Amino acid sequence: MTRTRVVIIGGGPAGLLLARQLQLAGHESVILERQTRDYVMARIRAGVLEWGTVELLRSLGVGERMDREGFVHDGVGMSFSGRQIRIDFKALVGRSVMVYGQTEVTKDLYAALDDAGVTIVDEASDVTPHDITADAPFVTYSKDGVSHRIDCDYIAGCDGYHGVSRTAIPSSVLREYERVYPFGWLGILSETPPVDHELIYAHHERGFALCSMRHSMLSRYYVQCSLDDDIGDWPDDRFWDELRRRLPEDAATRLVTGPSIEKSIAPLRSFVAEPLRHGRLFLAGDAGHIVPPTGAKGLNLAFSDCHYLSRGLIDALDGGSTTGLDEYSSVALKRVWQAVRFSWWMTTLMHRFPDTGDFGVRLQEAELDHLARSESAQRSMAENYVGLPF
Ligand code: RFL
Ligand code: PHB
Repeated sequence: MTRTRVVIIGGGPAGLLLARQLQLAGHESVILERQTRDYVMARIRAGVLEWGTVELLRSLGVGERMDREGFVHDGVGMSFSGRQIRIDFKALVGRSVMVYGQTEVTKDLYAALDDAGVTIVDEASDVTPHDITADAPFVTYSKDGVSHRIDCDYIAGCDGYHGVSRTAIPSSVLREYERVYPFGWLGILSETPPVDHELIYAHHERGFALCSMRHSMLSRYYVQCSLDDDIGDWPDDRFWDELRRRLPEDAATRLVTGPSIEKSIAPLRSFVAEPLRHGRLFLAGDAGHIVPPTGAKGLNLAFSDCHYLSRGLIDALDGGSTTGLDEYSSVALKRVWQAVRFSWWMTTLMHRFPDTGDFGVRLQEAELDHLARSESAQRSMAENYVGLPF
């Protein structure tokens, strides 16, 4: 039997960031991660960091490589009806975003935690929280066939949408809100120069497309696909043809294609669990909520949750007030719902739904045309995209 202050279930971005925040405040935690380190480090996920996330990572001493290798983007392109407009974040709201992959953020956090000697148990199976409504909760798990128990003051459920933490909250307490979108995103990574120096979100009658990147020789592209599609249905040539058709002509002409080095299909969903706390168990990140990737918000929300949760935990562990913990769920959920709304809005505006029809396409084009003409519409989008304050 071991003891620590906080057991963190899940070594994704939320769990790693929270461990870093606790460690810098002088509080011990243990991370229990189901997968191997190699698996976690290889996952290709988010690419865009809000400015608040950038500043948070810097303040935690894990921003150095991001500042060296990341790319500051002052705007994004939106294409529709054969033309492209630019939403100029810098001019509209005075802030930017950083293009720096989640995989890299994860590596930087692991390196900092390893340096500081924080315990991270990889390949921990059967992780189970116990006595979460009592004063002395504990977590059990198995590693290499041996069972372990860790006693703690608090448990942080940072184990993503498919984790165990949320299921430890009784259904009589937990309320879930969900929308499942009737399509997926097929994403590829290719060692080719990005088609543009900024991201392009493309509306098209054939479906949505997104041109993103990781660096000058690594592109990340997505096309909306059917949920029935299988990776095997999408050889590289078909992907490139489909992407080209959905882009405005000049971008399509510039597009450099090459073999994909990663290809995957992701379903899209909006999901919120309320409350994010039960007793001494707190949910943060995808364990508590999911947004479709269209607004680039998931990773950033995980980090804003950790910002609020770490403050509450540190106050309580320092022997001070528990107000931060008591308010965590309601404060974090306010920001979560803002991001849910924005991601839903962008998803609805940019995708072809089964019932969109010709009328729906015209409405989407009219709204995009309004965005092109109206500075206040652009400012509202920019404000949300660079991230609401936390
Ligand atoms: P994660 O990353 O899912 O990490 C959870 C960790 O918990 C582990 N785990 C367990 N460990 C122990 N016991 C168990 N029973 C466990 N069950 C699970 C898992 O192995 C994992 O290591 O959740 P976290 O930390 O909350 O982080 C959330 C982000 O990963 C997620 O929101 C983003 O990736 C979403 N997202 C994007 N977010 C952005 O902010 N900007 C973007 O541009 C962006 N693009 C994206 C995205 C997600 C995508 N996919 C694949 C869903 C693009 C895509 C395609
Ligand atoms: C990405 O680069 O993977 C990415 C960028 C923007 C999004 C979603 C994903 O909205």
